[in-house]
Amino acid sequence: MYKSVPTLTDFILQEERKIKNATGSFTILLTQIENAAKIINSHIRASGLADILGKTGTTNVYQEEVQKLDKFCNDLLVNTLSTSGQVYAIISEELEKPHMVKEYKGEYIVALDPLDGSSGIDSNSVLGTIFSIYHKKGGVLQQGKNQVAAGYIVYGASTMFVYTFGRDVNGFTLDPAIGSFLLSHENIRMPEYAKTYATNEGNSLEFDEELNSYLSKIKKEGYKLRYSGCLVAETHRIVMQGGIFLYPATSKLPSGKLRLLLEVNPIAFLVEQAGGVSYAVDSSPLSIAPKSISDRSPFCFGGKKNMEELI
Ligand code: AHM
Ligand code: MG
Repeated sequence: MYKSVPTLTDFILQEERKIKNATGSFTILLTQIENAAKIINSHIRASGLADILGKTGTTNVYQEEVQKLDKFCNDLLVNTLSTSGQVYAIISEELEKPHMVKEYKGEYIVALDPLDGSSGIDSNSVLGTIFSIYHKKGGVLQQGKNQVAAGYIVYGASTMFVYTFGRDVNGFTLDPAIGSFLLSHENIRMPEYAKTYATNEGNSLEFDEELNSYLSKIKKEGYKLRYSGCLVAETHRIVMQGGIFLYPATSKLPSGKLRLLLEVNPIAFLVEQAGGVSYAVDSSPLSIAPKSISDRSPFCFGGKKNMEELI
């Protein structure tokens, strides 16, 4: 007998129905992110054919070269969210300042990394989008634990939308034939322990001694290194198969590389909902009070047992 599979839209609607006095506003917001993700997916899939590979010739606020696809994804998401009527402000890796949406009285703040892993665009590598949603009442600079929802889209062998409302993590796979994300991974739980680690070990001369001795120890124990340079790809693998991820403070980057609001907090929130553990300097990054939208933070996360050993 045919068993129907919920689409992402069905699922979001069901979740919102469980909330007393829900207005539907959150459903509209997530549906807009879903729609933008489908368009980004279609552009990424066609990027070898269209004139959208390569650099724009400019740099962003973090002095990183902006790729054409970075700009496309940013403009699309900012435009879609600004006109959704649900958003009060948008923070993005490609914007110097928060984009305040003055035309509507939206309730939510959305923080975005529109295209994560963009240094791999020209080599056809896995890419991602990261999003994080807050209520506007706490303002633009809020602790990660205030997130209402967070998630990522991974444009890999298949395209998946993985998110949490602050309880459970669910994954939806895009069926390209019908153009819908279908519930494929319900209530994802991260394995507590696995012998893989992900870090840019090319920086190990800049790591502190303790970290280097930990890395030597796990190598002797037979850990395998898996590193793609795309946080979303790393996260998805670790959420599904376990292991650890580390982007620590280095002597050159004392606050690490990853951006607290745009990368660290959404991933930490999702990882913790999936049963994993995240760690910044001496505790979870979710309790750090950000001082600016461009704050960075050292970041590690992984399965519960892996992280106990690391910490
Ligand atoms: P991006 O969002 O501009 O692509 O940069 C962030 C990426 C992360 O996805 C990844 O974890 C990290 O930068 C890799 O940095 P490195 O090349 O230093 O290993
Ligand atoms: Mg990124």
